Formats: sequence, C-alpha cells, structure tokens
Amino acid sequence: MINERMEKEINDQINAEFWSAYLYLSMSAWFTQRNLPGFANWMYVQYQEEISHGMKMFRYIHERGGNVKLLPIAKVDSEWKSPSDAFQSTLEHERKVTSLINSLMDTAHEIRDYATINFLNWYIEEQVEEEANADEIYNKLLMVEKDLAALYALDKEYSTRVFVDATLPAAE
Ligand code: OFO
Repeated sequence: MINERMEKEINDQINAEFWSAYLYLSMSAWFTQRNLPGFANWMYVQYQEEISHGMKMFRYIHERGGNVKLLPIAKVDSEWKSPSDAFQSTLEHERKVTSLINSLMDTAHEIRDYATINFLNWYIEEQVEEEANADEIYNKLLMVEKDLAALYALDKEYSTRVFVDATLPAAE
C-alpha cells in the first residue's frame, strides 16, 4: 500500500507531466503556424512522451493500491518570440521538472519507500535526456536562427522524430 503523502505527491506530478504535455502541444501548434513542420513534429512527439510519463505514474499508483486523483490542468503559453525562445522555455521547464522529480525522490527517501525510490530512478535518468535534448536544440537554434536556409534544414531534421513509448516494458 502506498503511503498517503507519497500518493499525493505522485498525483501532483501526474498533473505536472500532463501540464508539460499541454505546453508542448501548444508549442507544436505555434511551430505549425510558423511553417516549421519539423519542429512542430518534435514538439508533438514531446507531447506524447509527457502523456506517457504521466501514465506511468498513473499505473504505478494503482499497482501500489493507491488512488489516482486527476487535477485541473492550468493554462499554458501560446506565444513565443522565436524558435529559440520556445526551446529556451522548454529547457527551463525541463530543469524545473528535474527539481520536482528530485523532491519526489527526497520524500521517498525520507519515508523509506524503497519501491518508489526504484520507480523514480527511471525519471531521474529520463530527465538527464530531456534536459540534454532541449539544450542541444536550443544551442543549434541560436547558431542558425538568423539564416532561413539553415533554419529550414534544421527543421527538416526534426521531421523524422517518432514517438516510442519508453515507459512500457520492452517486448520479449
Ligand atoms: Fe516528463 O519529462 Fe519533460 O517534462
């Protein structure tokens, strides 16, 4: 049975993951409206990833005999000054999510919930990748943004990203 405080904090994190999904869906729309379908695709895949992160927690609470409580999803931004501005927001947001996951881990340690420590390790690793990806694209954009041909070439690169649900066990 999951500890009540842990259950509440994971429920809050489900909300944060779904909020992230909503943010990236909003960014996907923004890139579509600026004729940058590759970045729009990258953001759409990011949206799908965030839903899967939330759903992994949703399943975990149930596995531990707890109750999922879905909370309202707050409004997200819909305007950014430039592609690099959108990715700067992405990077800042992912850093914030890393700190939220770290706080969940602090609670799990404090109450000696070893199953949740084990569960959260997946997110600790995932956040390293999330920050690295956003940082890489942000820095590339800073270099090419003023050159339209280079921007379109970069956009094309991101049109090939596809969603793979890393939260599900690998097929046998
Ligand atoms: Fe769920 O990793 Fe981004 O926010």
